[in-house]
Amino acid sequence: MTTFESITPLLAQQAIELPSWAFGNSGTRFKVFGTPGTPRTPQEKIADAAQVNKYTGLSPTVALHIPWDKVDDYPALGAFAADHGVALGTINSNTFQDDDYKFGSLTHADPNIRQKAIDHHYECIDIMNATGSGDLKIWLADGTNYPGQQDLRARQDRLADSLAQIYSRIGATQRLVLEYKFFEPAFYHTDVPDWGTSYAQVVALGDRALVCLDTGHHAPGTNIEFIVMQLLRLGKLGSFDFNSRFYADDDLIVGAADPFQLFRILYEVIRGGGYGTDSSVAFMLDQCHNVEDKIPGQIRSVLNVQEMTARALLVDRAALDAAQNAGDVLGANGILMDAFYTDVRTDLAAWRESRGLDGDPMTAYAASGYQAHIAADRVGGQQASWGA
Ligand code: PSV
Ligand code: MN
Repeated sequence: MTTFESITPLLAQQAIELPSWAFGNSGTRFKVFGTPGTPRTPQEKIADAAQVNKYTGLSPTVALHIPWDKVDDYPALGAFAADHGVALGTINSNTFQDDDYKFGSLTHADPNIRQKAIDHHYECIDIMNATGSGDLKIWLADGTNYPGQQDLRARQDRLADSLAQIYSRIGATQRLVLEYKFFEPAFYHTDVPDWGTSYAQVVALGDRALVCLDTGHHAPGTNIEFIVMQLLRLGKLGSFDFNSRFYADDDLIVGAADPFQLFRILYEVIRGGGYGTDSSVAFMLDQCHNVEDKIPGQIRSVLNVQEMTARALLVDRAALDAAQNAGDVLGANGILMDAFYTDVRTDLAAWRESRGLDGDPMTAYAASGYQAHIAADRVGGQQASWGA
């Protein structure tokens, strides 16, 4: 039996990066609802993200999205974050909101537009150098809607060439992570639709190019933990974008739709050496909060990851190994399920208190008055939003 006490040193190593855009307004193509207190500036997004870390101790860094979080002075933004107890993390590029990118960005047939997209990534690397960020995350909206619309092979070749140019600018301690997504906004084909394509592209670049796995970017029924296992086995899992989905790229709270899937993923992460300070696999959230309050939405999310991590760490690996080797099908399955069904919430609350945190971060945040304070304080200006 693995005890809760024995896993706390590993739990203490957990860090989950927050996306700045989770604090802005978001919605669907039908409606984006405004919310009182929504940040108007990158600084206000960072201040909100710091609240999540304050109550959970789980989220010491905030990812930025360029151009949404563009400022004149990045060292000053870093100092602002440090004053709030957090640091700046991954820089996310954006080549999906400019008219020039209607037919693609890094894959575009027009060399001028392709160069514009490459230059945007150079700008992101300059920002990384100013903020001390380690990761450049690339997600592309590139793809087509109709068979025959474009030459699939030529686009893949242009992508490889564009990525090589970007990679050549990445510093010795920096990484490029390439995210995949099987559809949307393009519906017939996406230029980086799956882990295999991302893997093929990053392998051609070099050691500091890795795959980013966004849990929401798979077809229903996909065995995501198998992909996790394979990428760790190949040494190419760079980072996670955590969220959950019911139907498409829903970007809902991680662990909300399928906690068991999250448990299975985290078990393979731990099994494959992708967890803890010894590992370079980065955990990040990539979520939007369309109808729920954003700060508690993020608190709930990191707590969900922590809970499922604890359960995955509780798996009795020695007993599981023995059962697997003995061909004990139901015994092996039972050992995994025993850990999954272990309610760790009371133990986690007591452990938090032993570390000077509130045992119940959701209630502590609600009682803090911060939500009412920002609602009263942040009047006027332009609320941040997906696409602002
Ligand atoms: C779009 O699908 C997306 O959600 C990707 O997952 C990116 O990581 C994110 O936007 C930020 O660009
Ligand atoms: Mn993502």
